[in-house]
Amino acid sequence: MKKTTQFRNLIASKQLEFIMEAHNALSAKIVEEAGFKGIWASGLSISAALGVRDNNEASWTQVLEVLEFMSDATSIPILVDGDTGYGNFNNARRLVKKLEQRSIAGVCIEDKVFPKSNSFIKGEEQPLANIDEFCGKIKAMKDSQSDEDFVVIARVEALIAGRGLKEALQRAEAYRKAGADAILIHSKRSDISEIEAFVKEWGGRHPLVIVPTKYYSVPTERFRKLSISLAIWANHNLRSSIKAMRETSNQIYLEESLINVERTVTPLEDVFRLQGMEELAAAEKTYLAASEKNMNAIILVTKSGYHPILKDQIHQLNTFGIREIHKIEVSEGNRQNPKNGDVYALYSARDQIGENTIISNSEITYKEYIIEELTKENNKITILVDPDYEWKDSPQYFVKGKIPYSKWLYDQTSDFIEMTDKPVRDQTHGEFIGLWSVSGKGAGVFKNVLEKLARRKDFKQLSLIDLFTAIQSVHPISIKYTNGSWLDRKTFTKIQKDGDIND
Ligand code: SPV
Ligand code: MG
Repeated sequence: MKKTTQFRNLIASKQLEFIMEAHNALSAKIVEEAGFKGIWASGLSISAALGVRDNNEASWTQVLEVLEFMSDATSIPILVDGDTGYGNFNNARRLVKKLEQRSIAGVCIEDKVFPKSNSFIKGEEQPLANIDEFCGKIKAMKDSQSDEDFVVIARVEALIAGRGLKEALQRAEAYRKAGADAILIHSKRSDISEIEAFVKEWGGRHPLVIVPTKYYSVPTERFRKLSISLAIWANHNLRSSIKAMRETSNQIYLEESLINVERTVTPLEDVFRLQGMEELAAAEKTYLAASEKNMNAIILVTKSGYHPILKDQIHQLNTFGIREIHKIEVSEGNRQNPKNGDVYALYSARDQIGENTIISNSEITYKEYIIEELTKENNKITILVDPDYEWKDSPQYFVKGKIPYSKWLYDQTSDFIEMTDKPVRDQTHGEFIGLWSVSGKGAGVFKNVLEKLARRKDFKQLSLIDLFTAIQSVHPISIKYTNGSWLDRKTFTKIQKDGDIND
């Protein structure tokens, strides 16, 4: 239900309703969570929270900014304390327009003169608005609202100003006739006698709103008996927060420690919850680019690994949006097969293999866009192969594809046929660079194969060649050819040292 309609229903309801003060988005949320059906955006509290006086020192647009945050943060209606409407009828009707744009449910204006003062500070000395002028303002506001349920409440300050019951009634009646949706009759007495006398004469002509700040000890039942429509608890969140903040600040100042305060303050988790972090987490799942969606990475790190290149690799993964990176230590294998140990290490990391996992060794780095190439398709196992290879004396993996690399190859992909540890003339189409991805079904197959291999006696000695051969027998592997865009440790070190690969 629209906030305006919710609030109109509150005003129209036969029972006594309550709204509670808030002065920013956080307090507004707290009011809503407490169960209130509406929020009083108090001028006193908002100005105090902004560190200024309740004398229109904050400009109306500054107040509007606060209101916008409050409204965005809540789903219950907000009644704004509009003071005098910040000027004449013209300013007041523009205020209505701006409030409606922010889904504010209603505004209350008081029959004083801009710039106003708080009613509890020398109330008698405050000039009241001319009745006709104030009626014109109400009419202009009602005429300018575009939502028929938007509520304008006229606040009668005659009792505050010591003008007596007669004038209070006269003003209230004029405002009713001018189109106000309800009358707020304000009193600064500590008993309810003035309000009671007013209600008696008023005789239920129009809904009445009260602010019992000064007559706080009057039992709420009395308001019910008087058929009051709405009671505003006008400033108690502001006042309770001042007390709580003061106690905490004083204690931390004196004790120079947080130890005794931690138990008494709201846990951080509650702060995050109030900020709506859960919603953001859910939205991220729905809306984040595929690149950041459920993606993680596993890096197989050798003990003697070279840290600058690993750091660079992590930086590239982060730049691509991958935050969850598991570094898995690989035992160094044996002299004949220094890379053996990769499969065993991957097995130990099998629980980290997720929906979309990038796997790579720590001896290379690459440009973030080649990660994108790897992750374009779902349900795959894709390995990156550089067709432009040299045979070095360090361990390498050579790959034969169904289709060799050619610059005319449309998407630079091919089915995988086999992997060898030496290049084979007319058979080898490139070098596997040690970077691959598993996604969806492909990730499932990958894990199953690891489990199967783990049952072999020679498991700890198995190499990636054994792994890819085993996968190949149950699930196709894709090759993605990449020409450059990656560096091995040797080249990386040279560039770091000399600044240019060709030096
Ligand atoms: C406010 O809360 O700012 C009000 C109510 O206008 S009172 O302070 O009682 O005037
Ligand atoms: Mg006020």
